[in-house]
Amino acid sequence: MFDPESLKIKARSQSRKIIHIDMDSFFASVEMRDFPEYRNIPLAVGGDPGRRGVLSTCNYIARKFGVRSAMPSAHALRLCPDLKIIPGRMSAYKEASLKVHDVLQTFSENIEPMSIDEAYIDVTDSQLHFGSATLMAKQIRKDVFDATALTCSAGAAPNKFLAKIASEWNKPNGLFTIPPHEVDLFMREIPLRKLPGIGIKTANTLESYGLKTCHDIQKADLFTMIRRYGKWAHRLYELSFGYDDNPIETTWQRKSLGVEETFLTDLVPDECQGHIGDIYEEMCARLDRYLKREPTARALKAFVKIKTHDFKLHTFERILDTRSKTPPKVEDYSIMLGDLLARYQTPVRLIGLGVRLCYEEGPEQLSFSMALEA
Ligand code: TTP
Ligand code: MG
Repeated sequence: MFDPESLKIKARSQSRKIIHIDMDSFFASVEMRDFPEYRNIPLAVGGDPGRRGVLSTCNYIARKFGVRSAMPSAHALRLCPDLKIIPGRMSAYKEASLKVHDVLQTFSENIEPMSIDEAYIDVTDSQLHFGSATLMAKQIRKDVFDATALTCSAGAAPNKFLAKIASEWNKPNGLFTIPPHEVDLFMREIPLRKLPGIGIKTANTLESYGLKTCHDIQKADLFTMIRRYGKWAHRLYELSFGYDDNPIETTWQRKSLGVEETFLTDLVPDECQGHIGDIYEEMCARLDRYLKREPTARALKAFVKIKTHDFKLHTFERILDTRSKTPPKVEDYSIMLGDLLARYQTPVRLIGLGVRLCYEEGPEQLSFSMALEA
């Protein structure tokens, strides 16, 4: 099972054809399309820097200055003083996203939408373009542009995680294919942090053992790997050879629902309880709307999260006595928040309240609008 030669053969024998599509600087591109004055300037969609907003995204001109998604707007302006930051128009992005989805559906029904601008498509059984995933990806990019006047990047590969790496390879406005017979060679240079499930912390730990790229794992000593990582070694080993058999998931269900608020200035712990009333009401309203749309959904757990002034996120959750169609009581959230505050006793920049959900019946077919609202 851990023999490199047989894994190489297994990786090279993968026969599925998966395409990953990801729109380029999506929100910013929609704005540049609709407002020509934004086309040649550094542009970001995001919150007001004076209100401690963060960026949703920015165009590629702004990226040259180091500006990135999720960056505080104030910081982005320090990097790029000419950056134009505009509020978003969610309805325009959803409209474009639905058009992209319509295009994808002409290629296959096996679509897994990942976010508003990203999806996997399994075209293994498609006879279009002589069954060539590369030619289908090329056609998808053209059709997406014809339908939306927006560019996307595409990756074609024999599994999902390779297709995702491939779509980033020539981004923006690019296409890249990883053919099955090249996967293990292709993976050699890929840093381990690009593998699914490997975050910064794990990547740092692996690096401290001298393991930085997939090639380092490909040639690592198997017994040491198993001793250190146990069962996980197997998965790591497969991924670093480019093997993965995760299927396209065409069903989707929301797993949690919450509302959070970032404060203009950090709150001292004593002030926090006074702010949860509004957050709670908004959360109840959203939960109510969701439960009307998804009658089999139930609240299973209540959670509270706080982001402290050092940007660390802390969450506390509690299982509810009964699976319920009504939200937990505000008093329960108040107690949980009190516990969190007592534990950290430090200024707070964000409070969130929410519920983890479960479903009484099996998953329902994905409605694309549900994925958009995630
Ligand atoms: P991404 O595909 O991650 O980013 P992008 O499309 O803007 O840029 P790229 O060319 O690198 O793909 O996200 C898609 C959209 O989702 C993005 O346009 C805005 C939104 N978004 C947020 O609102 N907050 C975030 O932190 C991120 C990463 C994205
Ligand atoms: Mg994108």
